[in-house]
Amino acid sequence: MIRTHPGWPEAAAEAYRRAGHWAGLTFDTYLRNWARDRPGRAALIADGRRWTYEELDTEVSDLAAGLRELGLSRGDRIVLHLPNCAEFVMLWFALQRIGAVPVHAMPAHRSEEVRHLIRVSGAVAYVVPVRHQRFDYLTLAAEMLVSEPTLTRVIVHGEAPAEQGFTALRELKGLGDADTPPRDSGTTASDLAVLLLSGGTTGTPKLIPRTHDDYAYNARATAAACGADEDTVYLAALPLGFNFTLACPGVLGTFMAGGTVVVAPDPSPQTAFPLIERHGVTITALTPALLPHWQEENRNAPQALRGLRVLQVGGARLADETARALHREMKLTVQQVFGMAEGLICVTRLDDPEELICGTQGRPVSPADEIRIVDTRGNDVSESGEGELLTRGPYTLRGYYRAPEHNARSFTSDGFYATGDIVRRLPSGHLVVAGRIKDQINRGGEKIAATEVEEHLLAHPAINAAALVAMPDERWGERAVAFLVCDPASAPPSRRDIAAHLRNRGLAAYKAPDQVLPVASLPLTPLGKVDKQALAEQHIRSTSPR
Ligand code: OOB
Repeated sequence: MIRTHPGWPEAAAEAYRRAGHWAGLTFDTYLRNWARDRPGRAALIADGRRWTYEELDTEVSDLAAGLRELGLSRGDRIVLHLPNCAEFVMLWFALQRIGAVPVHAMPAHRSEEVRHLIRVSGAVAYVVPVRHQRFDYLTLAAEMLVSEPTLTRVIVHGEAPAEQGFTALRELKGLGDADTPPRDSGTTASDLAVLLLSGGTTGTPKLIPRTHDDYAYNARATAAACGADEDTVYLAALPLGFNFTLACPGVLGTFMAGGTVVVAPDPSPQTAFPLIERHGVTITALTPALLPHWQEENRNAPQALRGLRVLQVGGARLADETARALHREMKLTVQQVFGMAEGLICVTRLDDPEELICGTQGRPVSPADEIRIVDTRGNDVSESGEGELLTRGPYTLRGYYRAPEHNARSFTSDGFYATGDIVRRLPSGHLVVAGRIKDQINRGGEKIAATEVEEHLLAHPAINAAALVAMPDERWGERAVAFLVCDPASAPPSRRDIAAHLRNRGLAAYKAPDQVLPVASLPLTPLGKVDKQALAEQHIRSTSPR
């Protein structure tokens, strides 16, 4: 059998087991245990409905029986492309029950991203809503069924077309015989539990293999670090497919602690505040770009957030000033979260002094997380010096899925993952994120791989060369600026032309540049690479008032 990715060496795995980090339980076993130990407690609230742990378990059994009836089984990969709803959570656990592996797509993803996910994972099924935010997912799914040979099933949340290959989620529940005792899929805790999409720095985003052992520990350790217990009510406001929302502590960590998860269809304060008030939400997670809306709404209607104890903020750098204002303005504890789908999660602790909560991005959640900070030659920097963050640990991957060449570049020979983030470390162990060396734009927490977009820009007939560069932005933290060398014979394309071009090529809308600047040529570094720093500096000089 060809290995899809490198795992942990046996000695490390043994140490993680001995320390109790890896508990040896699959997500399906967890769910069965919760349903047995706390059947009547509220597990999930979504779309105005409520399920206890026992009811959730029953729903999951029904769905799992239907999935088996469809021919899905252990080890199969299934692309999950649902917006925030109860069915996301139920289907996620139903896939765990049959030993299949969800592959997370983000709601904003379009044909280009979905095709890539299906191809790399070899997915056999694809789960979609009918429509969401005015986008027609059925047409996309039909296209995938035709073009992707591995894909044989589309499962639809809503009305499914009466065509070959489509099944409605609702029908799935009646398909199998849920009364026969659920079969054990034979899955073990070291098997793959989920494939997450990396933020990416390359032309083709990479898939991150997470095992039951490591992902469950991720959820437990983050739950402990934010004091989650059975009184915790977590609001899932960011997309459920985001690692932050699913497992930091998110849905899975809240379940581990015995709490209740409330699902919000979107993260706007108009949607979230009434849910927080009605269901007594105690903790939620946001990206910095969403904060201004929440702060404004909170000034108008401060009673809504009375019960909120912890506000996690992460995914992109939170400015120290904003953190302080937030801390003062809202009567709750801010928890900064610096995490990555690849593994390592750092958080400020609830009892940290204000200067650490507001001035750092936290410290690792596990005592077994190993951190190195290195210079450009890979040597450790002096204490408190700045450098690239390397990490290794019980829930950080040892290699991407089916990406041997990329793995050779992203990991040291002894298994440290090179994050591409520039950090420094305080004596307390807290990290401050100071920048990034990876070729990526972090637009309000959404990651854009510059090379992926540049490749699509070059396919435009009027563009001869392109560089996508991150520039500071008031609203998003960073915005994407496309510097374009255009064909002198034709008019340079506008921002809207470029957005349409990328949309036609099937790219998610958030990857379209915020600004397009025609230039005569792109400056090069001595090594012949595009000098993005020079481009950014030139642009800042040319636009700043004298
Ligand atoms: C989270 O995960 P990803 O995989 O979308 O992005 C990871 C990257 C990090 O390498 C870093 O560049 C950036 O996002 N990042 C931050 C940050 N949190 C993430 N940069 C500065 N400050 C922060 N607080 O973004 C993610 C996953 C789990 C929990 C939280 C965030």
